[in-house]
Amino acid sequence: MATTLNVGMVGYGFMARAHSNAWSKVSHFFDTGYRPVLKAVAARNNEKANAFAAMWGYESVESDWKKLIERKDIDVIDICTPNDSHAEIAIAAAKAGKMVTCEKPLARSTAEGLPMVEAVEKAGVPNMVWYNYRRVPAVSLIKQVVDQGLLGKIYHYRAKFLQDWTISPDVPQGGAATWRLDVDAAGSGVTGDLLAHCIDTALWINGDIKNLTAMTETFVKERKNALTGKMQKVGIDDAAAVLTHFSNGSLGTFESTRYARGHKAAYTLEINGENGSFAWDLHDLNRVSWFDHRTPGALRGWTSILVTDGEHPYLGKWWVPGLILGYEHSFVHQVADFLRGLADGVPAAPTFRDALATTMVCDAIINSGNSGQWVDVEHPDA
Ligand code: SOE
Repeated sequence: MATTLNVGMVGYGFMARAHSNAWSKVSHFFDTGYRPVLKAVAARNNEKANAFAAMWGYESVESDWKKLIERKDIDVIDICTPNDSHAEIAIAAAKAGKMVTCEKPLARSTAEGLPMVEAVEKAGVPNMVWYNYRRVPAVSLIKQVVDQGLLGKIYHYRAKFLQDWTISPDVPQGGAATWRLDVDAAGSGVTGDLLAHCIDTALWINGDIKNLTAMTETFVKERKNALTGKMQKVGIDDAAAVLTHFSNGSLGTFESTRYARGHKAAYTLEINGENGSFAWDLHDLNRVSWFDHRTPGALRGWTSILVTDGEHPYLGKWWVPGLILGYEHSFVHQVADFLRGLADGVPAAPTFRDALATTMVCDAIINSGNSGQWVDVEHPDA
């Protein structure tokens, strides 16, 4: 019999939907020894919280996340609120002995993230940050093959995450829909929101970043505040271009923007080693392109691998070989790993401490963008 794990969700937005879908699907496909139950959702807006609870099957609603944390029947607090409330909720949840999962980025800054790491570690509660793209099977496959050493020495890692939804100066900042444009709520712009995904995957596959230099830009300098209606200076980075040195000697190039007209969520990555290369594109997420230099000359070339076989990461648990997966499955895989981690006593990555490393890189990007200097990247102590 699987152990019940009661989920207390904080928030009702887009990410709360992605997470709720994952919690509710996981035990139908992955046998982890745990069965999550959508127990309660907390949000200030009662009407929206009730509608969300009805849509997803949450058993009850709280108007204050503090009440959710006080409840004895909640095992895990899942934080899907804007970035400025992650720390307060996570620290309170950890002190109450709850497991905590938090939407990315961990926090608005390293200074804010460090006490979160300390709180979950002091309380000894399982914790995880939702960097979901690691769990796209094709990306997990790249990680497996790089770990096996098949690429040999790594020379380059490059990634981009491009969008175009903030080009109009009429898009406001602040408020429920556009808090990502408000520096107080978000901490940073594309760096913490989009580039953080690229950095998380890069650190996971290619190891630590030593130092970096970044160019950041804010194209629209003033936007209306959605709550006050007043024009207000924009404090976020609209675009970032970054050069890095990895500790393994390879060079990294990263780019992120919300001003790449025509692109909605164009996350691409490539890694080049002495024996081969991998390239992946979110818009064709079930495929990975692979170049193997050891193949005899006349047959050597880029191969497109359809990552839909039973032996590929996570695939054996879904349908029959050849059938494809999508964005939402990456979240299901993340929950499956979290639950397996509980069963095995091996924490699923990225833990809060792992995710602090990404926040440290993001801080270095913002600092370098402001100063125009190369910046050494801090690393969380083990
Ligand atoms: C921003 O538009 C956003 O929703 C990010 O916040 C998510 O993390 C990313 O996966 C998709 O884009």
